[in-house]
Amino acid sequence: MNSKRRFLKLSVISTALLSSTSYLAKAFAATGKKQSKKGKAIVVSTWAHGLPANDAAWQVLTKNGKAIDAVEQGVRVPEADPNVMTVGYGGYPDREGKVTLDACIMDENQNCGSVAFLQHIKHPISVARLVMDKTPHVMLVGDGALNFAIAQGFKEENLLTDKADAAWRAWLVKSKYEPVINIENHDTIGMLALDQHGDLSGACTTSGAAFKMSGRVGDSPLIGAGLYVDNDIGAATATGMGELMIKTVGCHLVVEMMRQGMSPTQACKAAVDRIANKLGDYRDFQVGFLALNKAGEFGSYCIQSGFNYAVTDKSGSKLLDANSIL
Ligand code: SD4
Repeated sequence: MNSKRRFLKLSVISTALLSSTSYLAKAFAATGKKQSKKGKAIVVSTWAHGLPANDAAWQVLTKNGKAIDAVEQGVRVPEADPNVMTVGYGGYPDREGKVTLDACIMDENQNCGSVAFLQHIKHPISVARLVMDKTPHVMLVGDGALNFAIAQGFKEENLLTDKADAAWRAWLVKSKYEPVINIENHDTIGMLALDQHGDLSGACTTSGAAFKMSGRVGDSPLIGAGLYVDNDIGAATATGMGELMIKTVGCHLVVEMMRQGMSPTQACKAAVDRIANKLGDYRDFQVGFLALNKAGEFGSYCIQSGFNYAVTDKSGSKLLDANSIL
């Protein structure tokens, strides 16, 4: 082959190669898929009580553990803490003085488990995990969830602490249901983790809105509303007035926005904007979304200022304020 022909052949091959790589890059961008950086572990969670929860999750991640185990271990910390009055043991009761808990968990294979209106069990997230691992179902509620938990060896406990009982009795005086924005600045815990294998998982657990109607279930145990994970794209969780997330299937929306190519922050803002555009009373409530993508990038957005979230990776832990639309 003379040098001119060789040059022509080479340039045809390289043009073909270049156009196929740019085609791949475009296709990749169009699906919003982010490549995971194997080895880059990170955990994010809602509110300041996320800091000790992240520490527990980080213990799992640094030992090369799975994201699903990290998020379960992480959120068990506020579930067991009576001073966190919006999650698990010590949570505010409903109007009847009963502590009723909601939780869900989702792994990298689209498996999920959930419990709602569960009473007397300190760790609803671990019951949700067993619904995922041991039953053909996604969600168990009320007595069914309780009976399943007992059959799995969970202990029935009184979850109403003296402090929560006193708060309920004080509320009974007026018995007026007016949800307070950023209630005491610590709320539902939603946690998202990326493990060293490059897999994503999430967990969300709460005692729900304080002094809610008996039987009320919020967004936190609802896959798509309070939590969603797509291991190709990213994960999202939410805190705040659950009815707004349910009406917009908020966390699924955040993940789908990331699939379209948005950053985690942009996707969270898009979901908050959707709420603001669709729901007339949004100004009266708080909603905060938190998202983590496959590359380990995270972001958040909320309606009212005051929502913060905890981030832990190999550089340490920090608490960050989310931007708000109001
Ligand atoms: C709920 N989203 O039950 C939960 C509660 C919460 O801030 O996060 N409050 O609606």
